[in-house]
Amino acid sequence: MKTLLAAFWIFIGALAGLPAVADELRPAFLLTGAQQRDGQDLSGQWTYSKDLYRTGLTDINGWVAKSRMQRYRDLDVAAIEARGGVDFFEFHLDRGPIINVPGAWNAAAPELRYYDGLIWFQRKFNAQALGGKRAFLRFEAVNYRAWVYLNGKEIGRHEGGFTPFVLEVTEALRSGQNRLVVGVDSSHDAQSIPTSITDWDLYGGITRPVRFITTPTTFIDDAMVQLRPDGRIAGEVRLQGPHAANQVVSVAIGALATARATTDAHGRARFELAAPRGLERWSPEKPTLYEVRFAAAGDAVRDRVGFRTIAVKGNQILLNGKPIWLRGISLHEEEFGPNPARNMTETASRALLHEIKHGLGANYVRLSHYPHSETTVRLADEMGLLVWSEIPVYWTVDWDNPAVLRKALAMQAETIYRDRNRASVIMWSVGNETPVSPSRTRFHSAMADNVRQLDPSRLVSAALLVKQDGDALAIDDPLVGKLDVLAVNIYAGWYGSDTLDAVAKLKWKVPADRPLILSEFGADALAGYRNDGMKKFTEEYQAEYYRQTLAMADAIPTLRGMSPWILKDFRSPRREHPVFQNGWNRKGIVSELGVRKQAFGVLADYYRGK
Ligand code: GCB
Repeated sequence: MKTLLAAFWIFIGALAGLPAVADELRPAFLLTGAQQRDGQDLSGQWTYSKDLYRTGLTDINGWVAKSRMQRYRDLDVAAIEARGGVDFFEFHLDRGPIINVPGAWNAAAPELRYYDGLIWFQRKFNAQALGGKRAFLRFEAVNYRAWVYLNGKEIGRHEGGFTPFVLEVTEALRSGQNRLVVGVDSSHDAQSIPTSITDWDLYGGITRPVRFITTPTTFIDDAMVQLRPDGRIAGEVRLQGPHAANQVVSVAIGALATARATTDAHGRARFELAAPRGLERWSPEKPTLYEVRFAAAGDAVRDRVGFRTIAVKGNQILLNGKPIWLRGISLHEEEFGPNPARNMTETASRALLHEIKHGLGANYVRLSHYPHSETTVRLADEMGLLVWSEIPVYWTVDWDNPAVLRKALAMQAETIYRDRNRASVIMWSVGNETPVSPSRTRFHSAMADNVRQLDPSRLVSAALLVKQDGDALAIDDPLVGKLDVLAVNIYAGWYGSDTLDAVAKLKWKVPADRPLILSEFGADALAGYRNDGMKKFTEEYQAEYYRQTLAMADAIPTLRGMSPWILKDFRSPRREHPVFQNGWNRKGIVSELGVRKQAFGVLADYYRGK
């Protein structure tokens, strides 16, 4: 019923263009500026207990007497065991194996490499009496489903492996020691997003940081500011708490400007001001960020924000009013090294983005196929890289299922609320390579409408499939009407029995009045496999594939950028050629260890000439 109601409101909202729809998707808490708030980083050593048969979540007809398998109970198992008697347990999280959080479990122990299911994690932490304050837990990402318990009480659940969620724990918290237990289920199915078949490793676990946070009773939950296309600065602040209404909010943009506004009955204040003289526009060449301070009701948060505009005019993409060509590359969230585990520390993210910006000479990165870590997006702001952001509506999804659409809309909303202060993010993509059908197009259209309501300031795109008829290539997809930028993935010259001669002959038939980007093209090469003729998987073949594809791209008059597939080799359980792949997709232009292949030089040379 709840789902039906949600679908109803989304539908009504889509008709009327009401901001209320976007509000309906707003997570209960956002806790903007969470990293700087009072509290504790709960990174570090946790213990865990595997639960392949999911007994910790069930109590089958009372068989599991006294819930001897339910790890989330607030029990001192050691003390109960020491007392003797009839109680016994088939878990003991206090004595469980140790795992580092954040990080996927797949790289933590050999037996977990291919574990796909439920694992319980525990971490104890101390807290002081709240003395009238409120307390929250903020998870930056748990892949894929989470059940969160504090001191034996369920405090919330979340689905979706790449977006943050915040749970209030004011009532469940104890002064002194607290027992936090999180059940994490990595399994995907036909109704999950993504489904169980992708071309990347579905790393499981608490993959990004967890923070315990305290706030005043009334606090700033959300604070947004941006440069609008009309050159004015506009923003919004939301308070939560008993005194959220009728509060004066003040905003300071560096030392350049200030604004004030008063919250309405819902704790919301909108403000607007002329862009101050001397405001430098953010760009990849000069990624100027200003410290913005929001204050209200005795609470204050800061953010570092860049100001820029992004628009499409005819077949051009305009950054700060000027045409821009997106020299990009695609990126999966995997650090360099032989055993990546999606542990995106600042050092790891910086190394990847540095190679993109300074090694390749790029100004743009496609963060595929899901929202990357907050650290990475913030570094893109700081280092000057434009970002394509996407959620994993990928290949196939249960298009006709309203509950799945609802999940996609919520995931998109969580991403937008997280990143809407990031100048680097210029484009929200609503899908990747989804075969055209009426129900799929309806699904994506609802997503595109939703994105425009949540954030009208950025561009909307999707990585589409290209239609090939002989040597003719076209985009035959009704979704194009919903997009600002057309984007296509193309693998001519790689898959099937294609040879490189085929690439040069291709002729594009694309709309003359729309900007086009190549969201993907690529070929596998095993680093170091050379001098074996022009065989597939050699570095020479991949390099020549890049030369040919780039020459073909130059003949597309409306081409405004590209993000070839992909910066580095990444793990994919689909790729099991025992000589060349061994569980890795080898389309990286650098190896998993960071060694550049020949194609890297070809692309870097091309970008130098752009
Ligand atoms: C694609 C997918 C990407 C794959 C890639 C490939 O079109 O979008 O996720 O990894 O092709 O390597 O085939």
